[in-house]
Amino acid sequence: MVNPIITAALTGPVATKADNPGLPGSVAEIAANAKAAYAAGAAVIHIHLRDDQGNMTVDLDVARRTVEAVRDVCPGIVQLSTGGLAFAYEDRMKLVEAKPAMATLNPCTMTFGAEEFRNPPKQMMELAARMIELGIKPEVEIYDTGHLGMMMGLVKKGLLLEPLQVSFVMGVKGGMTGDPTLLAYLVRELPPNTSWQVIAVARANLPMTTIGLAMGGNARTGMEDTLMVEPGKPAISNAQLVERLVGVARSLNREPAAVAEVVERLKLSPELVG
Ligand code: KMH
Ligand code: ZN
Repeated sequence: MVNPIITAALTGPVATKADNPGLPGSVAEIAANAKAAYAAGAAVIHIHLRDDQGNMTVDLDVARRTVEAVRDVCPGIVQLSTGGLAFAYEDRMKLVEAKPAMATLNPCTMTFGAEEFRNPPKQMMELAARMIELGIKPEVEIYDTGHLGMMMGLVKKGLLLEPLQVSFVMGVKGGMTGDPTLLAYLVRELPPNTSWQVIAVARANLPMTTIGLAMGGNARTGMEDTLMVEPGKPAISNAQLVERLVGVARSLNREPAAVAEVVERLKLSPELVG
């Protein structure tokens, strides 16, 4: 088995400091959390933006400042989210102009808890094409089995280049549940040489990321995915969650992949890596 790529998802599109005071709430706090998560073993830093008042934002200037701030404090690979529930797709897609090494690509629209997660096919394909132009590696987020077919359609159209980097997102209300049999099916359907990970939210976080690691996948954690380190006990930091996941990987005899290895395996553009 290759070394697992550990991703730290520092903040998400829903929770705020009111839900857990350990969540980063400014560009500087995101950078500090990235540095600590990198030191704990994360090679990739997945980011939803916060402005300096702590608000969720898709402001391109904040995106540029965030990419730079993280690159200044650690070598972790910046992966900007183009997701989010509160913003228009047109505003979300322009975030790739901040030129992170990676960015998310969500192939399908869906219900997301009490919200709607809009990813209209035409603009989603424009975003995929723009990522190719800019040399940005998409992280394709699969929330349900049908999303996989959509992803393979993008490969056929030349809008996604191999090696693919895929996340199976489990536990979102409106998407698939954290069920190992679903994961086994999805992994079997992937093209050879695909790099994949489990993103599992809330209660599914620890068991499903552990199962993904045991199956040879990569894994993600962080306060976007879970605010709790165990039932009833809030996580104190992103680094704490990364340390725990790295401990799980090591107990399975899997050493987290270093940044240089991730750049090589995912064929990232070296000039976009800090
Ligand atoms: N919280 C994620 C599961 C993205 O980052 O592109 C949904 C999301 C996607 O925000
Ligand atoms: Zn996200």
